[in-house]
Amino acid sequence: MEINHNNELLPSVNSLTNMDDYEQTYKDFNWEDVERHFTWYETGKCNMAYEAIDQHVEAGRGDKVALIYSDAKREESYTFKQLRDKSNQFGNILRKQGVGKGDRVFIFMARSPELYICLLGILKIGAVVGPLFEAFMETAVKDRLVDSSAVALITTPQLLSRISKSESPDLKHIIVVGELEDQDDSLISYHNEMELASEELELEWLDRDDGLIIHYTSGSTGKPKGVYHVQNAMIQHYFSGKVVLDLREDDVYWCTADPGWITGTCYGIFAPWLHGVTNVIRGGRFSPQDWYSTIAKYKVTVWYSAPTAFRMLMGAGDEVISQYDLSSLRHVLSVGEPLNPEVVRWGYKTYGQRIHDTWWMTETGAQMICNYPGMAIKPGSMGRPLPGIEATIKDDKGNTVPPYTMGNLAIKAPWPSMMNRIWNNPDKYEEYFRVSGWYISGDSAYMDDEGYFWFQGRIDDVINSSGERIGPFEVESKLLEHPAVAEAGVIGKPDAIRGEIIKAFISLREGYVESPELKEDIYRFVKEGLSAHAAPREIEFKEKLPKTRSGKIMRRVLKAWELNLPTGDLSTIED
Ligand code: 6R9
Repeated sequence: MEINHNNELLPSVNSLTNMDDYEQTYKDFNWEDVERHFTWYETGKCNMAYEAIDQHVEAGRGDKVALIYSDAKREESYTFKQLRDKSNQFGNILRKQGVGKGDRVFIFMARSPELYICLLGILKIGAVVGPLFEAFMETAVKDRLVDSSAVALITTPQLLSRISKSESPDLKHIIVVGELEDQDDSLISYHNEMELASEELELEWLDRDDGLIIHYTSGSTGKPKGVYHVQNAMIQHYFSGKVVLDLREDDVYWCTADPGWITGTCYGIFAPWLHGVTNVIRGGRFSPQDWYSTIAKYKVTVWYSAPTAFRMLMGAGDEVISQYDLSSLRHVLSVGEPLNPEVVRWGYKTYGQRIHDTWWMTETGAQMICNYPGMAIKPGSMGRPLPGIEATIKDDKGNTVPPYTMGNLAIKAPWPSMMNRIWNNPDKYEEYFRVSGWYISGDSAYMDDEGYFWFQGRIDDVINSSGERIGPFEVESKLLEHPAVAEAGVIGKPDAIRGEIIKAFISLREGYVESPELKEDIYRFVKEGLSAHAAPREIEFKEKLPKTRSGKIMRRVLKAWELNLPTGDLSTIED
């Protein structure tokens, strides 16, 4: 099988980093050395909210700004001490209702300072938090509450109609953040209770294998699975925050992800606050102007976002960039989808920053394969394993394959942030570990001879055309280099002669209109730039591609449309 390997190399600009020598760090690495950073290494007892917030207050950093929140209506900042006190108050509110250690408490609301205060309060009493996207409709909310037997839910008045208490038998308490139109005794008012609640709280000290968070993630079929993580994950959140995010004391950090997606908790809350840096949260919808002004206004130094956002910023043109001062940026990262080389080149040209791709999953609980500051970047590669992580490519029988061979991306189990279980579904959990000692990710990739990993697609999305296995990502990346293409999603369409042919769904950039000539031109562009067998024989133009709330193009939905099949679980689809 042929792999069109991209040999381009961008040397890293970031000189002074937290991990100057990858090879050496990788070789000498020991997780226990990271554990020593935490006081619980001695005491044996931990709590994520304590490590993220309270310890900074105890160490005299209480007046430092921990959170800068902004959206169209609000702009507020909170120090570590303020967050400690307010999350203590919220912890007390929950305790008063009898909520405690191990209980599942869900948050179903748009980003706001209260979301973060509530999340920390939940953790302080040892309960397990379940964050939900505010876009979820009634069934999606109910499925998750019921599956996890959640006892409490925090939401806003706007979303109340999507919650049915009668269908979620374990749900005892609904706490509402915001003004209610009518008095309703079955609801608890966040604001009223906060006025009464004490700022002193006895923290629930936990063991490292006690619960932390449950994130529901959609499979391609069936109901979403509850991926359950424990406190121990903080070891890897802390370490990756240091060597991948490269966080330093004076950083102003902005992760654009919503907490409904694991990126928005592990890297929107835990990693930055474990490092005690100022964390910027922007609410509301994406807009190039708002995003650039967020960077310029707060002088963001480290910025973590996703390919879909970078592609939209690229599509918005470079002129808008010239209106903002983005010179504060030191380090830019991406996660969630393959980062197309074209986007890396564009980032370098426009921000003077190499966008560092990072690969991980809800199940892995933290970053696993990354481009590190200080390491040469190969555009299109997800980088190399985090020190302490062993990754390889396996064939379907579980054998390791040589470099440049496409196969299952597998990780040696365990690692500190590995999921602890799939809630209510031990069989599903076991499936990931069907090759003894290894976690099989479901992603298809290959490794080059320098140990860099190259993503090809989800295993289910890999296309087989005339006997060649083609990863949709390399075709999509080539398509993206065509001036007319804003976004592309590629699937295999069954074909009597070739097994499958490649079909591309494309949304066009501003100023382009669809025509048979354009299709022909795009086809030739891929044929000449990549290979004949990878060129899309069918092209369909779409206004928008179906995407998840975290920005992933849903290829299985494209395929289902094409083949008139059921689309499966759509709860995470955007709009
Ligand atoms: C953190 C997160 C996991 C799936 C994963 C893969 C895709 C994530 C990627 C990437 C290519 C990257 N993915 N990062 N693909 N390059 N850098 O996204 O978790 O929502 O569970 O998704 O996302 O297919 O298997 P999650």
